[in-house]
Amino acid sequence: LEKSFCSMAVIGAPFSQGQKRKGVEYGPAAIREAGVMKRLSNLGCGLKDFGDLSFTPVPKEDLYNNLIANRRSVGLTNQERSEVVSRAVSGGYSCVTVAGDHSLAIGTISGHARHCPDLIWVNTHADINAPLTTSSGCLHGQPVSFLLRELQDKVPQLPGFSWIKPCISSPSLVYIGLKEMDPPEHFILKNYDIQYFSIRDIDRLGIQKVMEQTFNLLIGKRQRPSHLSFDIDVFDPTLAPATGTPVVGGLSMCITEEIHNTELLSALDLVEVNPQLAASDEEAKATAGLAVDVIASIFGTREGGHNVYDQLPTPS
Ligand code: B3U
Repeated sequence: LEKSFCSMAVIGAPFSQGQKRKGVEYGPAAIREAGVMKRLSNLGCGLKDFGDLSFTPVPKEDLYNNLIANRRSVGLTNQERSEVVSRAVSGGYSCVTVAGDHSLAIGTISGHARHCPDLIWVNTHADINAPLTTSSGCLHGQPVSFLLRELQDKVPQLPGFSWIKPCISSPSLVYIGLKEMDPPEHFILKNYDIQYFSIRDIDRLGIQKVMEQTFNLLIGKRQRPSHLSFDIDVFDPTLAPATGTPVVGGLSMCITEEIHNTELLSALDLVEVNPQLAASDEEAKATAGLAVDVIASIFGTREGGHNVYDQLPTPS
């Protein structure tokens, strides 16, 4: 067994209030149905299933700035979730959170933060709008803004968010796979020296070069854990149609092997699988199946698991 991934915790987070489309709360169930636990146990890892977390409902929330909905809900949910992730990581587990919308990354990354991870954000979107720059009002487009130290003088205190301690600084953050950015997000990435590789960069350079540069930037001589926040919409919509904000163009699966090879990953979020947005059952299953492939090949390899096979059968 490879030491780093030996014990794995799986946490379901069926949460959808960071965005407006119904159905993303069924993402964790779809990923479970597509066999995530079986695939992980085939890798030979010890597995602990934390089940699907429930949420404390917050009734009747008004809008912040006439725009941002559900801020107390998102804040409280993430606070609860950060404690679970923190417990899992402190217990020596590599932690996989299946969600749910991407606002949940506020909690998973905060929970992981005492281990000072680097953050790799693999996504079509940068999700770094601040509450004062968002045009959609959706908190799933804003999680990184609450976590990035350098941005805090631009982030107002939202009710439900006071527990958050910004824990990522720009040299420890790399974006991979961006296809679409809002103008304020582009401003932030450029002005705060945040490294990113768009899908176009990946097409030009190749994923291996991009990952090499990513790890040179992040790891250099340090060896510290990383947190991967992975939105299924980074794949082309022909491969992952069941998601809320699909954009044409897509990442190759090779990214998972490159990340696997570092052996530094200690937490993964897999987000934005929305089975209700599929045009058919096959599409829903294909998207959830791809999510399972990503999870399994990040902690194993596409060529096979960690279980040793050391003898071929001989015909008698
Ligand atoms: N940047 C837009 C769109 C978006 C962000 N994340 C997703 N979509 N999935 C926003 O809402 O802030």
